[in-house]
Amino acid sequence: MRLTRAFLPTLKEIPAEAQIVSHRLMLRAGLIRQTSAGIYAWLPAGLRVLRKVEQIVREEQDRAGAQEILMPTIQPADLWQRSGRYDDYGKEMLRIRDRHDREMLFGPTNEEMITDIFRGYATSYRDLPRNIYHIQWKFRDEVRPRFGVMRGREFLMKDAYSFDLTKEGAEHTYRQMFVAYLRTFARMGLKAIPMQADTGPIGGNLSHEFIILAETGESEVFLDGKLLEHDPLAEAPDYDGDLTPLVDFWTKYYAATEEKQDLEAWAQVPTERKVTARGIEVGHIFHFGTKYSAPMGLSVAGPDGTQVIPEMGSYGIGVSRLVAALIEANHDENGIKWPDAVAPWKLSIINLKPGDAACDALCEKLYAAFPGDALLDDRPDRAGAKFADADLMGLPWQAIIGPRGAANGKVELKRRMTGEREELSYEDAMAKLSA
Ligand code: P5A
Repeated sequence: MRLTRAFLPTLKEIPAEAQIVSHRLMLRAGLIRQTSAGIYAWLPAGLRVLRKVEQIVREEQDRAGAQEILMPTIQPADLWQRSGRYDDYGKEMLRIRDRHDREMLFGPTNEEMITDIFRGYATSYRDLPRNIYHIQWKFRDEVRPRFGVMRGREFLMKDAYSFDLTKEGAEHTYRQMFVAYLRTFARMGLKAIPMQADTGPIGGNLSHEFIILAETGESEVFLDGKLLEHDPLAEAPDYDGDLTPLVDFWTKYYAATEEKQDLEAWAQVPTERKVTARGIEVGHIFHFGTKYSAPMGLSVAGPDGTQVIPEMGSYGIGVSRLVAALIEANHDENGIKWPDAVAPWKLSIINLKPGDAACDALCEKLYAAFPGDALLDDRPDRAGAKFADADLMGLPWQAIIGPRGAANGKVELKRRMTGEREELSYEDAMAKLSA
């Protein structure tokens, strides 16, 4: 993408309503635009990050054996009347009437809908276990939408739903998702810590929140520093095998949010390992047994012919929230520092003198070498403004090409994450960028 053609509306002024750094940077770098309170349009750079995050989530769900579908955003109210949640959900649910005066709603989550779909398919224990997910927009009419896409009203969620014959089976599925989540966040360069959680309106008795540490997090968290030492990508899980040893590591050390803080257990953590920090919830998983399957009439014939009510769980990831969380975890005073795995483009090419034949030629050559993955700053602006915009946009690499270097075939390469820079020949720069 050439900046002279791109739709990348960066802002010079910091919008007053944006209180946290990710919200400010998402507006300034032209990733999103607010269209109403808590509702955002995704612009090209933001959408590319959203899609990359979504794809990592998808790959790890697939790897763990979940299967993707796509359910609608609009749901009929009667599904929720059958589960008993229609009244409980209160004002957070956006209720709609169609032209026939039928009650509908914009889905805040899909437990009811998937249970109903699955009921029309599953008849026997051979139809279990199944784990089904989709990545779809949700609407929750939050009282105080704030912090941009961090707490929006319309937001993108990955939600998976599992059906098992037995409680033991459901716990195995829960561990599959637990491990898949650790891998998902680690692939984005995030350290997410699972913490025991309350189940709230989703229900059930077993639940973990996945929390990344960031100064601007909404809740205070307490954890054993041992948990920060472990890399979930270091082991390749066998999703069909016993995942208990993998999960045990994460549950044997102390980690809790403010609400769940247990002062006695906290006192047992060695002082030098005590970490108090703030956190952002990027995922939440639940085992809730037959809370939806029973009232909604889902049952299958068991191996001995008697009817069995499947054990269920649901597993959420805040896909759009993750984009903001990634910025909270990766930025400096000049802008975003995208981790490679989720960057909207790999490389900013900064032409310091458009119109200079050597500069133009070297820039074009480099630009052509990264089709679809480079931004070329070919604007006639001054160098300072270009450097500032490149740092703000936060692509992992910057190739700075000026008349003096270009005359000798030299490129200055800067790594945004570390600030390291070196002057290299075109070939060496290519080797570094392709490594
Ligand atoms: C799990 C999947 C559920 O809804 N039902 C289906 C369960 N869980 S949850 O914790 O309520 O939400 C899952 C994740 O969605 C993100 N999230 C939000 N992101 C942006 N704005 C919001 N208003 C919002 N609400 C929830 C969080 O990351 C949460 O962990």
